[in-house]
Amino acid sequence: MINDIPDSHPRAASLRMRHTIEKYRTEGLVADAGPIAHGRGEAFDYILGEETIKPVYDDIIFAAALLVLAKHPVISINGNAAVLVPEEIISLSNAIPAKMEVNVFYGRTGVREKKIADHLYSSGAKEVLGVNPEAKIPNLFSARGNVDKNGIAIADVVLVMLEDGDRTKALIDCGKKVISIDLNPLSRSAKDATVNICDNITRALPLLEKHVNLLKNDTKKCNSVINSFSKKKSESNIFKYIEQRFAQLAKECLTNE
Ligand code: PTJ
Repeated sequence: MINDIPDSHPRAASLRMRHTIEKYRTEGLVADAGPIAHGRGEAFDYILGEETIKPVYDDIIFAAALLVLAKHPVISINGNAAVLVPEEIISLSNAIPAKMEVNVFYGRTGVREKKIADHLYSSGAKEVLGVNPEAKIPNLFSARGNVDKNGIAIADVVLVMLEDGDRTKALIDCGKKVISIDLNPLSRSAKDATVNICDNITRALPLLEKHVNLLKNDTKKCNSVINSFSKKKSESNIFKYIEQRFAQLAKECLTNE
C-alpha cells in the first residue's frame, strides 16, 4: 500500500510509481503484464544511473524536429504510459500539436481502451482516439494492428512508448516514421524505430516538449537537425555510454577498496 512507503525510503519515488502501476492494474487500465514491463524498465534505468544520459539529448532533439515538421503526428498510448504520465502526454500533444490514440496489446474489448481514454479525459485531454478503431495496419496480427482511421492510420510520425514488439516495424513498413521511448536499447521497438529515446518516459516527455517548443517556429533548424541525424550513430553512442559507465563503476570499486 502507498502508506507503507516512508518518505525517507531511498527508493520512495520509484516505489510510488510502482504503486501507481499496481493500483491501475487492479482497476483494469494496466495490463496484467504491465508490472513486468515496468520492472524491465526499472532495471535498465539503474544501468543508466536513473538520469537522462548525454547522448540521448541529440535523439530527443531529432524526435522533436520530426514531430514539429510532421503533417499528422500521433502519440500512441498504452496502459502503462497512460497511468504513469497522463499530464505529460497531454501537454506534449498540445505543444506539437498531435493527436492522442489509445493502442493496447492486451484485452482489447473496448472496455479497457475506454477506461484509459476516460483517465486521459479526466487528466485534461480534449480528444482521445482509438476507442473504436476501424482501420488496420497491414501485416500486424495483434490487437495493436487495430487503429483509428483519423489517427495512426493516416499518421506520418507516430510516438510509441513502452512496448517491445513488432508494431514499430509494421508502421515503418507502411512508410511512417516512428519515435520510440524505451529504456532498453535492445528492445525490438528501439531497434526498429526511426529513433529511440533511451530514457524513462517520466524524464523524456518533458524534455521532448521543451525541444518541440524550442524548434516550433524554426523549420530551417528542424531540417538541419533531421539531415544530420544517423540512427546507427545514435545507437552506437548509447552502447558506448553504457560501456564507459560500467568501466568507470569497475574502476571506482577498486579505488574505494
Ligand atoms: O496492453 P498494453 O498495450 O497496455 O501493454 C502491455 C505491455 C506494457 C505489457 C506491453 O506494451 C509491452 O510491450 O511490454 P514489454 O514487452 O515488457 O515492453 C516494455 C518496454 O518498455 C521494455 O523494453 C522496457 O524496458 C520499457 N520500459 C518500461 N518502463 C519504462 C520503459 N521505458 C521507458 N520508461 C519507462 N518508465
